[in-house]
Amino acid sequence: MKTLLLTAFEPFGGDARNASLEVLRALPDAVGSFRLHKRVLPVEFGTAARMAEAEARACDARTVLCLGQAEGRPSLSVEAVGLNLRDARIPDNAGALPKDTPVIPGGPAAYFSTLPVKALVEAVKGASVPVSLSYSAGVYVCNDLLYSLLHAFRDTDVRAGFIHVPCLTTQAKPGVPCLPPETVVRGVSAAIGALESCRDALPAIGFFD
Ligand code: PCA
Repeated sequence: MKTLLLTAFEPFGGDARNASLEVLRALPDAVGSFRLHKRVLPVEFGTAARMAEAEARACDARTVLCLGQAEGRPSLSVEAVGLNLRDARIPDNAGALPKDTPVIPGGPAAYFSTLPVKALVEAVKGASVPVSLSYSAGVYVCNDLLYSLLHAFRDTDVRAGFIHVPCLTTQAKPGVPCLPPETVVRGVSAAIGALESCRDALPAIGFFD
């Protein structure tokens, strides 16, 4: 079986739960021909990315899919782009509040996800789960993780990408758009299923090939 590193985040911003973590826990340990190597990451600039990169190398994953919660978004968001920018609105879980600083000083302004984002969107839609292609993963820790992984694994055969998930009905957040956990789990499973059928070798499946 091939190994897929699947990450989610701890709760942050005063919340007791994080939808991405609940979804990670609810997913099985294998989807199709992928063994899911699951890891929970701290909501900390730099640290989350370092841990994910080390984990991907340690388990020899060629595919890395990161999950995070996007409160307020009504559907799954397959992220197309990581930006070289940190601009936090609230402190991370270590108290860091970076403003207008790069993720990687001297790095390019952005990287495209090296997952086939449009195929993932279609697969999630095919599972009747609300989804959209997103061109902004924000400027907080999720974007930090995505950009850092894409930088670390540039010019390698390791593909990386990110899906933001909405809040869950079980989180009981009045006025916040949310989906039932089983719907989100079904959507993420469908996305992983779509990764199976895409080609293994990079050059990356991007927008221009
Ligand atoms: N969402 C945050 C960080 C952790 C998470 O689950 C974000 O979108 O940056």
